[in-house]
Amino acid sequence: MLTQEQKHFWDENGYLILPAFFSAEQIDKVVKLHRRLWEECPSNVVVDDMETNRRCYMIDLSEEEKNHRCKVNDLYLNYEEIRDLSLNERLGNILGELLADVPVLCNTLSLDYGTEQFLHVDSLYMTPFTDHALVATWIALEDCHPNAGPLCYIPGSHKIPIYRFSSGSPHVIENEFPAWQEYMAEEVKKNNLKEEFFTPKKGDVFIWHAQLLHGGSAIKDLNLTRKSLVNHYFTKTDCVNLQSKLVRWDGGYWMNKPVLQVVQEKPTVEEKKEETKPEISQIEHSLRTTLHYFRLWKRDVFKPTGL
Ligand SMILES: O=C(O)CCC(=O)C(=O)O
Repeated sequence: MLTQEQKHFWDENGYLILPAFFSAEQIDKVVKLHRRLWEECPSNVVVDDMETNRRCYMIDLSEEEKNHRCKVNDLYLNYEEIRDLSLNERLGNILGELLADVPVLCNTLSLDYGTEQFLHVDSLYMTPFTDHALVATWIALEDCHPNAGPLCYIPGSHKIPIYRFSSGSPHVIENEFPAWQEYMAEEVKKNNLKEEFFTPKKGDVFIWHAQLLHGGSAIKDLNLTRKSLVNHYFTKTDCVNLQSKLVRWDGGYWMNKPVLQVVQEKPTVEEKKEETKPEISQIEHSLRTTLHYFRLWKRDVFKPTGL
């Protein structure tokens, strides 16, 4: 149960820190699983290589790529060790209070290193069916060094009125992204909001609101790990309305969904023949444009300043 003070803090700041929430024994089960998976590299686990931006199955990583900073996606689909932590009963009850609904685990990210991800709000990408009906948790799997690119966040930014793209939804439309950036930058400035950093101890948990601006700060020492498990949760009401497949677990439900799609990168000879120039240039153009905006944003507008 949350105290009145914690509820008030959440309402005002859009995040909560739960120090020493998990024991070393609980955390070590996930650390051990991660280590095992990096040895076994299963064929059904999808990773995002943050250095090359390639998405592939773990089994397809080269020996060199295995040393890159990678996001390992959705291990909760196949591994109980992850569900036991992400949907721990005590944690689920807290998330239930914050969401005023039963939490449904819908995504997990297993990270050994910092992400340096630009500042964003999760509703841009993991848009909840009902506004605000999403929370995320960041579970520290080891002590985080300030030079390892800690999670950064802007307290109070969850109160910025939701930006709606031309579709009427908070879900990002790529070519309207600069307008979103501008809007958020102005709001942050107007409200004099300031960036903070989460440098937890192993077992600490950070919970954030769907609309809280957050990201990964600059990694100052590339040799440092920053092991964490990041989780996103929708509400049971939304998931039932959307007819998602739900499976009961200790502190809520998990969403049974297919693993992320991996788009084959190297076209076969047959596919190559079928490719047409406009299609390629359109994709390239859209990628370049996005990267351009993201780089601009990272550099000029909201660059996490580091510690
Ligand atoms: O852990 C991080 O550096 C950022 C994680 C994040 O921004 C997210 O999962 O939405």
